Amino acid sequence: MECRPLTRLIVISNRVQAPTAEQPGAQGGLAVALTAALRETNGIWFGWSGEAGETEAPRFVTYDGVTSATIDLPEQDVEEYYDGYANRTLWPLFHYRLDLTEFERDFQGGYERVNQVFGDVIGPHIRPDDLVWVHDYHLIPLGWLLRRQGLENRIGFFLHIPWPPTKLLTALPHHRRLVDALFAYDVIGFQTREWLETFHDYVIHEMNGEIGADGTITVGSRTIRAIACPIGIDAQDFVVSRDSEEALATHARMVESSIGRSLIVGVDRLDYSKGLEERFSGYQRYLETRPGAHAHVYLLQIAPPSRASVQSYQDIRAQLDALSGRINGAFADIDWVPLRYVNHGYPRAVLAGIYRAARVGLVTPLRDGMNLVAKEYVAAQDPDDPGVLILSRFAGAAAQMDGAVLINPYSADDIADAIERALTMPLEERIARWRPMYENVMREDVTWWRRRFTDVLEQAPAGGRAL
Ligand code: ADQ
Repeated sequence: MECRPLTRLIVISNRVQAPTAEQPGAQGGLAVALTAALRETNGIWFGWSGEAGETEAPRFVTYDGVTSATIDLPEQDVEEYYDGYANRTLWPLFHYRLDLTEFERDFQGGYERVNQVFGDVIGPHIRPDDLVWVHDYHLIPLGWLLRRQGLENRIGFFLHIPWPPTKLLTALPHHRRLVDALFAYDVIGFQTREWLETFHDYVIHEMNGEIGADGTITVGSRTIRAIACPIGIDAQDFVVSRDSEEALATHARMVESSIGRSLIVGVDRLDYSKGLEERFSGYQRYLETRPGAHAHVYLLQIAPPSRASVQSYQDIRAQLDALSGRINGAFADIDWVPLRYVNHGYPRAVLAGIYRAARVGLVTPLRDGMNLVAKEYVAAQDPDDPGVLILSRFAGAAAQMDGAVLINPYSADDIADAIERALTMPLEERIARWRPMYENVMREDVTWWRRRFTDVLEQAPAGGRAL
């Protein structure tokens, strides 16, 4: 039995993912974990509707016991805050892509303006003892803006993406202003110890702050807590999908269409951080150096486009189209296509059936806060005959998944060698590697993550929170 949280939970994120009458299904693991807590506490999930339009009072909709509240944002705000500062400045910078990072004063202005709008619109709906949880890089200044309205609630912040090295972050104009704002929160959460320690580095070297043995961080008169709290998948729901008719039918369809060939699978949003070009090059290296493997393997890469209005996403898409064409042009035979490259999304049950049919899960991000695909792949495997996870050492998930074959995604040779190793790995070794990962994925799931964060937040000392 779940303990009933004592206080009402207010979740704030860029987009609201709570189910609605139009989209009654769960919108992903995060939505499932948070909506359960929102339902129990009569909480509210605030965010942008995804629509361009004049910002007015939030539209409240209660569906299945969960209330969501959304606002529209004017076109210019969407361009500067969302397409601009969030997706063209912070996202690439926090994923170590200084080469793709755009520094535009208008973007920063839009970001601060929209955070202010969020604060103005949401602030009046927060009651004094609500627990407030802000999500991700879109809304870093929001806690500070709420404090400025006099809110003394417990307010937490979780960063879903990596925290960048200090030397990279200092390339951002007004970086100190952004990080200062984080000190308005009581608790900030990172996916891994690595990102937490990188944050510590900034605090020590740029803010003259102190790290306490108990995880507290003090800068000037403010003391907050920063924790590593890895997100997981919605394990229960995933198991239901995995064992569904649809998953079984997909599995059968994949086995049939593989005609005895080993399936290697990749599933990612089409994003340059996911290392798709490097993955294709690694697979190409495998085919070049192992002609005996031709016609015995194929790679299925599923990559639905995202953020298509941003130039760097159009570029990566074009590069992948060209590279996949080159690989198939060079290696395909009359009865074999080495790379099936698909640009759309699939329901979770279908993905589960595909994962289960795949001998190898290939997850090669250049940087990733966590990476839930790695966990889903493990959760989907047959316990008696599990596949092998090949995982980038630069994914947050690598810290928890030591049964994976860890690779350097920048090295085509490393990827090619890992594919060979995975395809020839004896059953006993596959089971020995897979089982502890499976247990971890099931135990430290998204509900575990949510409870862990909110427990720490609820215990944050009261008082002294006003700025
Ligand atoms: P993302 O960068 O979106 O998330 P990830 O963690 O891999 O990355 O989650 C993607 C989700 O989308 C998975 O549940 C996956 O199944 C689903 N998905 C991907 N391709 C799909 C397809 N073709 N069809 C259907 N579903 C698909 C950000 C961070 C991550 C962090 C998460 C959660 O970048 O590092 O793990 O948030 O904190």
